[in-house]
Amino acid sequence: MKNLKLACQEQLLPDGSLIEKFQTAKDWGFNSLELRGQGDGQFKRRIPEIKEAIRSGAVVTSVCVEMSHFVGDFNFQNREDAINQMIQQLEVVSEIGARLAMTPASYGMFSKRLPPFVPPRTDQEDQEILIDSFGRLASKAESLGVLVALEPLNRYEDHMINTLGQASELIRAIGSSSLGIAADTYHMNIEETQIEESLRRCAKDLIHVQVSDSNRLEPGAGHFNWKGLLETLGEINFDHELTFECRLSEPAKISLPKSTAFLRELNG
Ligand code: LER
Repeated sequence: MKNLKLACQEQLLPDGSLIEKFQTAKDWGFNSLELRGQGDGQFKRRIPEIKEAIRSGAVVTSVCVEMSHFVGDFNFQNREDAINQMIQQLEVVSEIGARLAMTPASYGMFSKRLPPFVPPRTDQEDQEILIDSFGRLASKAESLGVLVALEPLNRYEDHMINTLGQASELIRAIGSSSLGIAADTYHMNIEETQIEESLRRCAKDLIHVQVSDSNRLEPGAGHFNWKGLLETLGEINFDHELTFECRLSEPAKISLPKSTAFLRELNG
């Protein structure tokens, strides 16, 4: 990649104020922070704290949803709540001058690979629900001038959108340029037939990348092909952050600087 930018999810950093977290992240080789967007209006209540950190120099690029239910939920009330919480997150993203909020279709709700194997909704019904939910989020994002990113998860975590190709199909069905893909190396490593090829094929929808190794640890602690990823992202001119969403193999102060240095060195 021409200009490798790295972002760190806030919960990976030692406790402290947001500006302290940003300063630590910077010392450890990151350029910006990704926030975690909790439900029940909690994320919106953080606006003063976030704005204060930004005034003091923190760079916040994105927000990753952290809720117990998601916009593709089987339950109507949960689904509506998830959509409303995501809309609030998009409003915060716009207010703090960040770029995007991201969410999977669902997370931990159902897997077709685990018993009872058959979900309570048909594929057609899933598709209709997702077109409605992501369509509403995309319209809101469009009116606010921000982006919403759909994250494909592996088959054990979501039964609807597992691959970049499936996400691209949904984006085409909705037809909004405010909706794109958040690709996550851990999920791609399980689901994509050929990661580099999928990235090239879905390049025009790719707006966000999250990174963790094959074992969900920090980049460099597993057997993921990082060189291939960096080269392909460079080739398709992806020029946004690679965002760390991972567990850590060693204490943060050791594993995170080691991992950012590993990626920067590999990128050349
Ligand atoms: C879950 O595996 C994940 O990758 C999260 O980003 C879901 O919100």
